[in-house]
Amino acid sequence: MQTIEDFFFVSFTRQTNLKPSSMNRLFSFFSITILSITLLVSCHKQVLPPSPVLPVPTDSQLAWHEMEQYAFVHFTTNTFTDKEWGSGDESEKVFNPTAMDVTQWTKTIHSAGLNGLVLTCKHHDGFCLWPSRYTEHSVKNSPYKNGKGNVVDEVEKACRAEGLKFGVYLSPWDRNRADYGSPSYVEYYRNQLKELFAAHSPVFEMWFDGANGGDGYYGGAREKRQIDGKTYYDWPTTLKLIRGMEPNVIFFSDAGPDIRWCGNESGYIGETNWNTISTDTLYAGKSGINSLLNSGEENGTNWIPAEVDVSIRPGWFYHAKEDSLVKSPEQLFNIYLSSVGRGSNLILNIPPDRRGLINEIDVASLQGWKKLIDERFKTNLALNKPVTASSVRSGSPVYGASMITDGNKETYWATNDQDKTGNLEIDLGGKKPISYILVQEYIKLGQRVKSFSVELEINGSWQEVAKGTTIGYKRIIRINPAEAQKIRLVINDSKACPVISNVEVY
Ligand code: FUL
Repeated sequence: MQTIEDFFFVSFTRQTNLKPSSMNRLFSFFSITILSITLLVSCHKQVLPPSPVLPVPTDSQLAWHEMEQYAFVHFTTNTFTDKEWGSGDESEKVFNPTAMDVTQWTKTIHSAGLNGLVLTCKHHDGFCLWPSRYTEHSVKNSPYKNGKGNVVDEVEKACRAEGLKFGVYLSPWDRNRADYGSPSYVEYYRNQLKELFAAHSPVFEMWFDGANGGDGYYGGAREKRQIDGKTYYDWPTTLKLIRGMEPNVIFFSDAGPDIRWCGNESGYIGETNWNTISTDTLYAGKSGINSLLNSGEENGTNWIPAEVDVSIRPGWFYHAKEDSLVKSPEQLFNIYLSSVGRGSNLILNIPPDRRGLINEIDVASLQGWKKLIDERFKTNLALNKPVTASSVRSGSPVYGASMITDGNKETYWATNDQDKTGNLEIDLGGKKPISYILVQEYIKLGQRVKSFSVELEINGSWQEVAKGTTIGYKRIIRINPAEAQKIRLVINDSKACPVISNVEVY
């Protein structure tokens, strides 16, 4: 016996009692089939995926994109003094929530469909929600749990129990500290970051607030202090320090480095929203900076996606006088469409009241919002429905049109490199009422689409029902409700061949 095949051939013949001639035919059949499959698979393997359009997101940024929406929680002495920016001279004694229940926060937040929480561990007034060993201006001198409380720790633990990711806000500007403006304050700030990251890892996001109003208590000096925002904090050293402790943390600041501000606090990112921006164009005070942050830059050098920060109330802190101004479910839904629905993440502020509870009015609004999202995006009419494309990358099924309705975010439709336009036609299998179309680019290969439109086949003719510019991680297009069986996504322009991973229809 020469080979292992000979061995199997002989033993198979013996066991089945087949004549060697029939065996030969059988083996030839099997060999040809296996050879054809191998050839087919290797042929498709040879169709290389599109090259990435640089820059592309890091793994941590990708994980952040997938979070989509989470909560901001603003809570400090301001809650009790009715201020938005405490001046730093507030007595620790004012911090006295009467029915504090952080589990009520995390349960409310989670059931609203949010999947993380970023807590203001210290706001501009300098009061610390944890008993920092570097200051007396904290919960340890407050009536809360007779000075034995640690709100940061309690919230972090409640987040873990509820399956929410935990994030930290620590205001660089501190109106309480006598040494604010001098190098020792920067050391104080870093020591506090070390305390927080040592005790509460993993932290998914660190929020660096760019606000610096100048005047404050400053240990009794009560004066206006100007710092040079570019040099004073020596951010590179601080970021390196934190990354050393928490490699995957996402840093938010106006200019990144990981995610950027959206340029407003009203709840929207630009209809054109590039995840890319050139960092050398991002400095505070530059004219037009807010609109630049709002749209990003098509040919930006860095992947720095935008985060939309907005409060459920007019202020960031709870004020009873704003109880009638809590955003309605419909307003929150519109914010959802103009943030998550335009490829950015939403950080929705939900400030606890003086009891230390998320107020019933806010809870009702959040529940109503979740209900709207669940109802309006209940059944994806396009899931597993047949799709045809104007063209497919080398005709390979690996990049075929049906990849956009297979419910798998790792598969995508792509065209040949030179084809920067194209369209996809989905047959819903019958006339269906349509109000929303959700589209996703496969951003691991970079953001590409510059212009697209949506068409419906109504009474036998194609009608354009929406037009847009960028898509990015996710784009949700609301149209005037209409009935149609066939829907077409037209890519009118793209930086390189389009790479679309998902289309949903509701
Ligand atoms: C701003 C701050 O000044 C507000 O008080 C709030 O914290 C908001 C999220 O950022 O810059």
